[in-house]
Amino acid sequence: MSFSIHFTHAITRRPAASIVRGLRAVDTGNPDLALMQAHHDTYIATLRETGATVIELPPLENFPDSVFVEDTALCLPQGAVVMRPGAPSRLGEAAEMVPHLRALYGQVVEISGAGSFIEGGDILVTEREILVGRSARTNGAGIAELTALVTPWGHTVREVHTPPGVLHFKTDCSLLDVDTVLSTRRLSASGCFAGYRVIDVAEGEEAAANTIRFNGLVLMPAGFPRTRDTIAAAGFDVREIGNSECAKLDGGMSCLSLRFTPPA
Ligand code: CIR
Repeated sequence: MSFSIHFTHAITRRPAASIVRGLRAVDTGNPDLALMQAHHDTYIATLRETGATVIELPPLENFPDSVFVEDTALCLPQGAVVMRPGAPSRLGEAAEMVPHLRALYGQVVEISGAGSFIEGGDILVTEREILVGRSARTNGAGIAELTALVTPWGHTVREVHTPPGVLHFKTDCSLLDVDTVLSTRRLSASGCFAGYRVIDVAEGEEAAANTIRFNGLVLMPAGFPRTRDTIAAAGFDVREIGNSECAKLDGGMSCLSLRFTPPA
């Protein structure tokens, strides 16, 4: 089994009513909570369809962006690493995740330096390495701490760059299988995926790049037909999930879950 695409578990968190105060790069209006919840329900049902156990955590009103659980931790086969989100309003979300990780993992370690910042959205785990994008949320000290924590577990960390103006590294890419990455052209043009097979999203469909490969399925945001057809033609079983409300807050498929297989 490949640890980068096969998972027995996922953790999600229900969106809070405070989601209307969620962070966004450009204000295109507030998300509709009921519609977001409906999309979230479909997302969870799709993860469960693969046979995985999905742990649904309750909403956290004090943290408007807490539905985006991916940014709070990195879950690897050997242990979990608690992140230090670079957005001040999100820093406390990481501590909220700790007890849930401790219930599943023997080893839970934390990024702890006062000047270290790193969010899960900047981390792409492939079968051979962990790519971490420096961004407005993730700095060199955060990447250095992560490297020191996961190197003893046998992982290699490679620092890469997030395109200017893009929230997270993974806003612009995702893993489709152990050798294949879906990417925007502006990111793949940097050469950071040399050695991988790269499928570029269609021109004008950059928001389709954040998908997740979860067991036998690829979950992608609805509304990007040319990219959907390209992924399907490459042989993947694609499911489109409504993402209109999360997109207002720069969120997508990967942000909404932690995906992992806890140690036996
Ligand atoms: C934020 O700005 O932090 C949230 N509104 C969106 C987080 C998206 N998370 C992700 O891409 N992993």
